[in-house]
Amino acid sequence: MKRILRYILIFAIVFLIGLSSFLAGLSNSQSPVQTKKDGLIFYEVFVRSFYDSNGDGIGDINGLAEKLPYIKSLGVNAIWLMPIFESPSYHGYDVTNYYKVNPDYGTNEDFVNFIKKAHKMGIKVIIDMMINHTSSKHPWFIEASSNKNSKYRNYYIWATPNTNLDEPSELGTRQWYKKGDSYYNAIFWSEMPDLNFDNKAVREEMKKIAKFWLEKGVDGFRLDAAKHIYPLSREKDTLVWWEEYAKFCRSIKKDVYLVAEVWDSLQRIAQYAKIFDSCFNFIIAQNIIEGVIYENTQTLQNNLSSIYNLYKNVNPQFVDAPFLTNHDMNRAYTEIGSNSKMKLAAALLLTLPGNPFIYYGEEIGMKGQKPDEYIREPFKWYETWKKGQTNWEMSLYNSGPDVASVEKQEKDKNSLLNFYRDMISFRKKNLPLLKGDFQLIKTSFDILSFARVYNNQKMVVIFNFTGKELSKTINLPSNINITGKTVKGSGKILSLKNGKLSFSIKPYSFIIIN
Ligand SMILES: [Ca+2]
Repeated sequence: MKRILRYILIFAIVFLIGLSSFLAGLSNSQSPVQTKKDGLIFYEVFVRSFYDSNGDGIGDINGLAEKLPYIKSLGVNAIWLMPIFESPSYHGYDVTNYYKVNPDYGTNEDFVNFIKKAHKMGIKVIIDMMINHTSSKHPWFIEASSNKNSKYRNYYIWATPNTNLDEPSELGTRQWYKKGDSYYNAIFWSEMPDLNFDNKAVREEMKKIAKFWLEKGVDGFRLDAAKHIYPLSREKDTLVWWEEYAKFCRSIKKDVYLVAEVWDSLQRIAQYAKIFDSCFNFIIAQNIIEGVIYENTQTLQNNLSSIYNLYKNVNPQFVDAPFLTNHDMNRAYTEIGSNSKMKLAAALLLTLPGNPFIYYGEEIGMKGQKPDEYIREPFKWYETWKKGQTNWEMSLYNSGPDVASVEKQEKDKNSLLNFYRDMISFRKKNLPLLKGDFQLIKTSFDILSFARVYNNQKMVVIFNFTGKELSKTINLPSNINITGKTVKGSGKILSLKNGKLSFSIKPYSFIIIN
């Protein structure tokens, strides 16, 4: 035992030394011009799968506009639309025209009308921005690859005689592909050539695109593949580019919201947290899902405070962007496997700090496993096909009776859908949950407890991660003085005396106390 303790101590010291020198390095850089954009709750939508307004089976912008009352009924106040620009693929991450809405989805005018309607309902709209690469069918690439004298040639990256064509990309993928007698760079896929950000014309073009959509009313961007603008060996250049881009966007729209996809280690994400309003918290997403699956909160207890503290040190205006899963991961319900555990995960997501993101269909327990098409299936509005239901692909995971439609869950007060609505509404009404600071309360690993503090308002949240009813006593930190009144959840306070809180909580449930 002694030896284990010694190892833990050595590990902790090494970690702290590493962390403090890391923070010292960060504090030298200038602080970004940025205001804190918290209090948002996002709904991530794949337009193709959402709602079809014209009967072709493909979800579209007008369908989305028609269903804004549903989105509003969830309580969310912001939407992230997955790619809406013209593209030859079903997903749209390979763009052929950055200035035009995908004709499958409608017109630019439809989109402007949609934004106006959303804004009237108090809902912000951000869109996916994919600027690391274009489609190989983009007119720029067609011209660049067929004419070495084209002004677009240098929009892309071409191998030189010194390039090692066999060297894999940082993703471990092949990255050089032949076109004519030259090789172009494409780290994700041969049909998505990477753009050349050493070319000032590319940088200006990308800013022009941002301006175009911001002036159409868009509230911000979800920045795709943000860490891949340059190879990892040139990460500094990537960061310089994003600083330039963020500054530009803020000059066009002061309160623009920029959230970046940096799927990497905490240390790497922290670099980007200096620049953007938010970065997706891939680490906590995985910790929540695994914690719920294995009914163990150890990793969450180890990570939550250190992650939030790191972000706060790097950028006081930074707002975390937690989520359970997104369009690149197996559906949360498929991973977690039961309604009661899904509610536990959702309740945690909706009581943690930051702007939480909910992936469409998560609120009704839609299922799905990779490949990607099957984690992006048609949203299940009805029990049997009715007008508006999209069917651009066959549902493999959500057509059966074990996934209940919106129509069915609306009528069931205990449904997952109504649970999400209730939790979102509660979050919005309680500033400690919506905007408060976070303080972990150390406990055993079958429960998770933390305080949320906003000015003088305090709330304590306690989760039971197990399938058994638990009765426990925990010690509250001295600064967390609460009345001991349960304001939400399934359980009760048995006593609160001298900072000792005794309670019981139902299986896979929680209590919130003020
Ligand atoms: Ca349609």
